[in-house]
Amino acid sequence: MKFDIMTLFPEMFETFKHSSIIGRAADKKGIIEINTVNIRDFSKSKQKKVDDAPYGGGMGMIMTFQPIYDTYLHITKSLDYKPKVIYMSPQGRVLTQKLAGELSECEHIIILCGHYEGVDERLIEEIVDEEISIGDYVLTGGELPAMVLIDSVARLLPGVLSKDECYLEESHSNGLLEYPQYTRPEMVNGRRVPEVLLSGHHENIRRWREEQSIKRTLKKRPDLLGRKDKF
Ligand code: 4G3
Repeated sequence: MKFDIMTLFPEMFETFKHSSIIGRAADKKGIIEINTVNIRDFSKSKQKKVDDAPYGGGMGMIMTFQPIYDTYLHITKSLDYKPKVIYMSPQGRVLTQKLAGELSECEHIIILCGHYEGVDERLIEEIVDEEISIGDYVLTGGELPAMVLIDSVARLLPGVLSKDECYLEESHSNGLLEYPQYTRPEMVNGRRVPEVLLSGHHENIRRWREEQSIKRTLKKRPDLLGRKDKF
């Protein structure tokens, strides 16, 4: 799966692209490809300008049409299909495990990262297929949201997670929170591992974990229990 990122700050992605599970999936396994394209390289103004004041007045700067549109044309010029174009924006559909699963079916995704007060609305009309938000808060740019989206999607692709990493009982994968987990030693600061986990009785362990998942979700995230967008 290929990700092209349109951004003014490609350097923000350098560590992300090459680290941990994402780095291994890209560099060693070749399951994903992550490319950044610097929008400023496509500015036609002599000072490499990429933003301007809003029509109608008001605060802040808006990213202009031309550099972003030319970046998009550069990425897509030799393709015989249309990749999905996503704009990271506080106004978008909120990213959930279900949406990450849907996006993992895509072969090629282009992500537009905005800065300042956003981009000229005509870019959204002209090139954007879907506006996505990683949550109801505002950041200085769409770069961190883009990395969150890529991470959530890439880890669902076959082969990205190792056998140890890809347990199916994690939080949100079944609409519930994960049960509590313990590892050695059996006792720390006077706190023992729950007895049932040491019993070797697999059916009792399964029932205990299921009960813990439901109790925890009720206590920590009761909003999840009534939701229909379970993955
Ligand atoms: C567009 C995404 C982009 C308009 C982007 C600010 C938060 C998210 C930006 C705008 C962002 C998010 C850049 N902040 N919740 N900042 O996914 O006002």
